[in-house]
Amino acid sequence: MSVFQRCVFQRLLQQVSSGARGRNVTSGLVSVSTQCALWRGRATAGAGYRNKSSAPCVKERTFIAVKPDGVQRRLVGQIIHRFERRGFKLIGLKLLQVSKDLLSEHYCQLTKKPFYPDLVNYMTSGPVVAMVWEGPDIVKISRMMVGHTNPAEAHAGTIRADFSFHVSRNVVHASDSTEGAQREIQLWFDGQDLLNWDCIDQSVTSEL
Ligand code: IDP
Ligand code: MG
Repeated sequence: MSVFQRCVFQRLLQQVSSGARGRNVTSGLVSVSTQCALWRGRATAGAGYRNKSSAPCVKERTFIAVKPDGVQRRLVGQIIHRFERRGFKLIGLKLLQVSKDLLSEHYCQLTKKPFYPDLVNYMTSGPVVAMVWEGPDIVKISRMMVGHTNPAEAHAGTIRADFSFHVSRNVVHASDSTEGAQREIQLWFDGQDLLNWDCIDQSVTSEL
């Protein structure tokens, strides 16, 4: 081995061991091909959370509920289908009779509104299907899918426009912000009832 070759070899070894330290790998005996894989892994780990426009591709969860009118009218399947069709992932699901206590926490910002007593009667009039869905930007996208609070003003193609016509019976709930989603998910679900699972089409529906 020439001096030049020895220098190149030593340099490679130094790079490999510093790369390995960066990855918390204790052994210094890391092959060059392994190091390349480590660097490639690093590059993709960074890029994996960004889409092609380099905007962050945010993985989020949101709280969706089919309200009592939606359950009574047998719309549960069609509403779930819309979220499945869009490519989102179901993380939690339950059918329940909502208590007034839960509802007053859920709608804590609305308790002073004149329609609040009617809202409580409506929301406790029958079972609700509560769900947690996951996907990139799901809070924003699901609000668009659900449509305007008042179905009379909702765009055609949104759930509220397609299935309802009055603000007091608007079929479905969707969290309005990421903070709201977090609060509502914790309110309606125990952590153990939410399932982390691998969706087989994940790599074809996003770059995550
Ligand atoms: P959102 O459900 O689109 O987020 P919010 O303003 O948070 O709308 O209101 C919560 C729920 O209260 C609505 O979905 C609807 O069921 C009910 N609600 C809102 N405004 C009125 C109203 O003016 N009359 C009757 N019910 C209303
Ligand atoms: Mg709201």
